[in-house]
Amino acid sequence: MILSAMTLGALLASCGGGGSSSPAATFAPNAMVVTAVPSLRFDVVQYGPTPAGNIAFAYVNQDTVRHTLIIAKDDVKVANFKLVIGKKGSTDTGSVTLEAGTYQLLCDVPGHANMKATFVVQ
Ligand SMILES: [Cu+2]
Repeated sequence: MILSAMTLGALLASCGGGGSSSPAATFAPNAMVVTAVPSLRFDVVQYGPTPAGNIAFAYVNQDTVRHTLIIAKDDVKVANFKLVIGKKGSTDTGSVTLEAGTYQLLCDVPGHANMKATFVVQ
């Protein structure tokens, strides 16, 4: 039952026909998907746990303004990682290598300090 549901999902994903209506089909299969939603929030307050190592991120904009995604640990930004999504429906992807720990996901656009989530790597 579960397997057939997954197969159906894969089939649906693979025949999306392109266009911006099905951006999920282009993400890495194990990508950590983070979504910016209206009123300056991420879609959930905690992401993960996910295994340590090279982690693929996909950042999706369901809001109408520009957002960024940066990662910090103990208030120190993780170097060489920043995703930017401009308008509604846009996406950005990237990957970063992280060791086990508890991180913060942030948006550094001025006025968006409310955009915070915890990201657990184990
Ligand atoms: Cu933002």
